[in-house]
Amino acid sequence: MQRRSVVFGMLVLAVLGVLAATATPQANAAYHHMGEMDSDYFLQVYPEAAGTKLDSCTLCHRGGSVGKATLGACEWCHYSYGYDAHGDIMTTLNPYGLDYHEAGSDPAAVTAIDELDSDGDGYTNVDEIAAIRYPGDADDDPTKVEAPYRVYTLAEIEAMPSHTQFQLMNTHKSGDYYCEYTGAPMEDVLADAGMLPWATGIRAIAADGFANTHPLDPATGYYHVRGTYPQSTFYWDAEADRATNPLYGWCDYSAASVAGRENGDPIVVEGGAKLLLAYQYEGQYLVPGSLNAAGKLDGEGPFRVVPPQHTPGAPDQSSTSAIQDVIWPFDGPELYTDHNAGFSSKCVTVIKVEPLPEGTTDIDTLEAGWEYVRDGKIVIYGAIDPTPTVLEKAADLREFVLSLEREDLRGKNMGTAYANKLDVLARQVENGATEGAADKIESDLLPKVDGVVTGGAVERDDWVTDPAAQRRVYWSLRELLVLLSIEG
Ligand SMILES: [Ca+2]
Ligand SMILES: [Ca+2]
Ligand SMILES: [Ca+2]
Repeated sequence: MQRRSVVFGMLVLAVLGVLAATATPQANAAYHHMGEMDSDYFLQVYPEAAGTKLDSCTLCHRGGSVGKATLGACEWCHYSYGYDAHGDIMTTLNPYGLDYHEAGSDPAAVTAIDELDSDGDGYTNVDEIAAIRYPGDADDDPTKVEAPYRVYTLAEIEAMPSHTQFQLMNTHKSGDYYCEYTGAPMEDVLADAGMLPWATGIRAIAADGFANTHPLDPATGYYHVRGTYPQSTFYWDAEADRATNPLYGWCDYSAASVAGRENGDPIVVEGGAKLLLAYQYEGQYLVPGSLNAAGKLDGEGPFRVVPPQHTPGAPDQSSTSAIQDVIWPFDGPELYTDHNAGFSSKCVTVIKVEPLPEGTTDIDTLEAGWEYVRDGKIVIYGAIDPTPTVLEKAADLREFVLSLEREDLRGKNMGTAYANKLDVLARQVENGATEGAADKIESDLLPKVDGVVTGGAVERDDWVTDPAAQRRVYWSLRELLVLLSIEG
C-alpha cells in the first residue's frame, strides 16, 4: 500500500512536469503525446477548430474523481490509464470519444459520426463542432453561453493595493496556528472585475473541486466579503503551544509574526481584518498546490481565500485529541468555536460571482484547474461586467471571419466588409452603447448568417455561404446578444 502511494505521488509529479514542459497558450493543448494521432485526424477534418476549446483532450476524454478530488480530463486519463497504458482507455472516453472509437479511430471516423448526436443534447456532432461546443458533453450545446469572465495573473492581483493581516487559523482537527497573510481584499478584487450591483456572493473553487461560499453582506453572520471583521485577541498558553507542550499542544506559534505578542494582546490590523485573496504567508509566496497520494492537496497556493474569525476566540484543541481536559477544549464555550480555517479554500483557481446572469452557464471550471495553479492564474466569472468578454469574443469572431476563403463567402471582399461591421460593433460596446450594439447584431449582422440555423439552408442574403462557417458566426453572435443583455 505504502509503495503504491509513492508510485502515485511520483505519477502526479510526472503529470505536472509533462504539463509544464509541453504547455502552449491554448488551454489543455498539451495532448499531442503518447504517439496519438486522433487529434490530428480531427483537425484534418475540422481545421477551423484549431486553437479553440475543441482542440484539446476534452473533445474525447472526460474527467473523473479520485476519492473526494475531481480531476480534469488530462489528470483523469493519466491517473486511470497511465503512461504505461495499464488502465482501460475506454473509461476515459466521453460519448463522442466512444462513437469515434467505434467508427474506427481514423479521419473517416470523424466524418462518419458527424450526423450523430453523441451526447444526446439535441444537436448533431457537426452542428456542435461548428458552434465550438463539446459534442461529447450534454451540458454544452450551441444555445449555452458561458458567463462573463476575467482571468487574472498573480502579477495583476499583486498590483492591487495589498493588505496584510495577522490572525488565527482555527481548525477542527488539523492543529491551529497564528500567522500573517498578505493578499488583496476580496472586495477590491471583485470591484476590479466589475462585479454587478445585484450580485449576492461568491463561491471560491479550488483546483481539486473543493469550494466555499461567501455572501457579500456582513449581516449574514457568515464569512462575508464586504467590510471588516471584528478585532480579535491574541491567545497564548503554555499548554496549547506545541513548542512548550509537544505531547498534546495544538497550536503552532512558531511564525515570525507571532514574536513579541503576549496573551491577551489585541490584534490590531491596519484597515481592519478582511476576507483576503491571499498570495503570501509570512512574506513568502504561497506554495502552489498539487494532489498527494491520498488525493488531498499539498500546498495552498498560488491563491488562498482567507477568512478571519467572525466570532474571535482562542485556538481550541483538536477534535481528534483524547486529551480534552485542557484550557481550550475542542468546540468549548462559544468564545472559541469559530473554526475559520475550514472555510479557507486553498489553491483557488476560480471565483464564481453569484447568481449567474440570465441565459448564461458555468464556465468549465474543472479544466481551469491545475494549469491555473501552475501558471499562477485565477478566473473570476458570473455576475460581472460582460464588456471585456464581449470585446474578446468579438475580436475572435473578427479573426475567424477574416480567415474565411473566397469560396466560403457570397462575394469577393465580403469577409473584410463583415469584419468592418464587427469593428463598428466593438466600438459601440467600448462606448457603452449596449442597446445600439445589440440592434446592430439583430438587424445587420445576424441576417447575413442565419439561413442554415433558422431555415436549414444557406439563404440568398447570406454573406457567409459555407454552412459550418455560417453556423459558427451565427452562434457567436447569439452569444454576444446574451452577454450584451446582462443587466448592469
Ligand atoms: Ca450533441
Ligand atoms: Ca454537447
Ligand atoms: Ca482548533
